[in-house]
Amino acid sequence: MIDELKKEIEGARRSFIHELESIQSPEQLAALKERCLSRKKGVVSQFLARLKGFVPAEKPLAGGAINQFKEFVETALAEAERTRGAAVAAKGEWLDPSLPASELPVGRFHLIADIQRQIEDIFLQLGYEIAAGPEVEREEYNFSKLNFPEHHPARDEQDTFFLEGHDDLLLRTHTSPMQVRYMLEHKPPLKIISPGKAFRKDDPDATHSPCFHQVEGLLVDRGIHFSHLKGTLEAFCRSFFGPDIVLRFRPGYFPFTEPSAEVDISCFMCGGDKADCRVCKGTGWLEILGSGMVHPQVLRNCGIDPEEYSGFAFGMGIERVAMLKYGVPDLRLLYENDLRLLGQFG
Ligand code: 2NM
Repeated sequence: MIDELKKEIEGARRSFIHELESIQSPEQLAALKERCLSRKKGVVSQFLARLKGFVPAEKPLAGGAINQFKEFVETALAEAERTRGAAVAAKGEWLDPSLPASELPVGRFHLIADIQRQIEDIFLQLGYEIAAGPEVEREEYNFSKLNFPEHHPARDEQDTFFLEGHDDLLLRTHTSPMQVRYMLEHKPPLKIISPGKAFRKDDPDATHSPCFHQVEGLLVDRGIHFSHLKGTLEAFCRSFFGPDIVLRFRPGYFPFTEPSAEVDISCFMCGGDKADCRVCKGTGWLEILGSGMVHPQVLRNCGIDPEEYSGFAFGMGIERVAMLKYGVPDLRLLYENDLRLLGQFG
């Protein structure tokens, strides 16, 4: 007798699930609930009414099976009422599962992260490795090994964040110290870029921030000369800004390169044809990179013999590139965490 009851309960459970799945409206859901749980004629009540026909020994088993079924039905109905929207149901509407989901806000990269990735991708294609390193650096790697003279103004605490109580530790002022680290740990040929944050004591304005981002590149091998630098930067700029970009090299100065060059690109917006171009201000050129041949003393400081090897290096500011490429008028917009920035630019 108990087996027969169990079989019937299982049958009732299956048809309940089947009915629940084919529910089309709040009324149908309420009707199903009534059929199952109504005190007088509900399916559960009918099972319970049969309890008195069981011998005492079987009553607990039978009662347990019925109760289990009752709880299953109650839980499933409550869940259906919840997921299909009690509020919606109350208004007489019903869920239409064929409707497309309401649009969720989709995240995206911040402009700085986005530009950094674009730059990284181009150099990865050129066979460079990415070498990222610490933002807290040793003075030795940030300045000394890079050939900054002992009394160079950048070493002053006016310009650089030193760590309190550790005057040999500072927030790196460029990402070059990572390249020092890499040279100390690897033998040429070397081909790396070092992206990341750098820090200088600048008052914030439209073009300055005490924390900014850089990508620097370094290549060291036998027989490397200035033409390799020119060809590499040209390939990068054409890939990043457009195939018709022309480069202009002007003499520059950095302690860690000799000779050094500032690199301008022809204006990607107007090509130099518009006197009132808002990107190049009518000059036709945009200052984009610093570069040069790695100073022999820097190579020596980093355990590389300058008689055997030579190399080139370059660096660019990501904020500046992002502002030019996306037309962001003020650098501070990049740091205000206003999400509208991501929609408006980029
Ligand atoms: C620049 C401009 C020119 C540079 C030099 C080095 C190193 F470590 F090899 F000496 N790394 N990066 C470099 C050279 C950076 O940024 C405007």
